Amino acid sequence: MTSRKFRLGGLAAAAAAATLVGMAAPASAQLPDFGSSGSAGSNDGSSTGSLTCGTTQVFPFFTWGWLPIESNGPRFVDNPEGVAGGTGNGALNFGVNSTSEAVTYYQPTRTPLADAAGLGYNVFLDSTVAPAYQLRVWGANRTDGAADGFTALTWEASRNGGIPAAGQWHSYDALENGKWWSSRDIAGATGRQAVSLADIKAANPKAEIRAYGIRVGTGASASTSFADNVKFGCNTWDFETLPSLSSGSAGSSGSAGSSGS
Ligand SMILES: [Ca+2]
Repeated sequence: MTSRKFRLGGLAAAAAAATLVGMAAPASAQLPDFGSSGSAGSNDGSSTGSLTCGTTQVFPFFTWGWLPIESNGPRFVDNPEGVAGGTGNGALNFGVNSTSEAVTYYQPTRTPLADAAGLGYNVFLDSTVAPAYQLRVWGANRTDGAADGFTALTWEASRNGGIPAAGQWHSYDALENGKWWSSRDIAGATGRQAVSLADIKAANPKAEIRAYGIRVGTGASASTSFADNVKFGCNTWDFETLPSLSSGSAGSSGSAGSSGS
């Protein structure tokens, strides 16, 4: 694993990628279609993300393509209540003010659902609402026959051992071995019942993950909760408030390459 710190040479490439994705997938779209967004230029060909493997720091002004679905994304904050335990010194605040508010932050990808692995994240909550990990999938076998096969698959702590204690960080890994529920009825997962992701994969062999991320959905009571250290395949995302300019050199990080296909 390599550690991708703040490298000046990478700024242009990532900014270009972020702009490209942003144009292809309006933040307000309910069901963003990332199909035309192309690759991020420096793509290493990995099926698990648009960036090379390793840990990537994400900053408010430099998000590597992370996008909100709602108009209000999560806020980049310092460690909640001074408690370290995510990664680095910062995290994302997914606080909501009412049951009608949702906060979602996602990263586009093109990954077969069958290949979903290495899923994990860290959470911190102030009450009983914990951010969920979500896979936004196209090509699933919808029971209503919808051609796009869209659904959102969600892993929640409350359905995987219980809501964690407030006031401290919790780390969850290997979510692909846990129970997930589907926002739409699909083969193997109906009625929002939590079932194994393995069963969902088997019943939806053509399903493709086009985004993954963290979400506090509508219906959650007013609350403050945090997430950090989001893992997907070989990629780990460390959300930070300020760039650690002293942590690395500004050496060459390669060219931006083609911005899409
Ligand atoms: Ca962090």
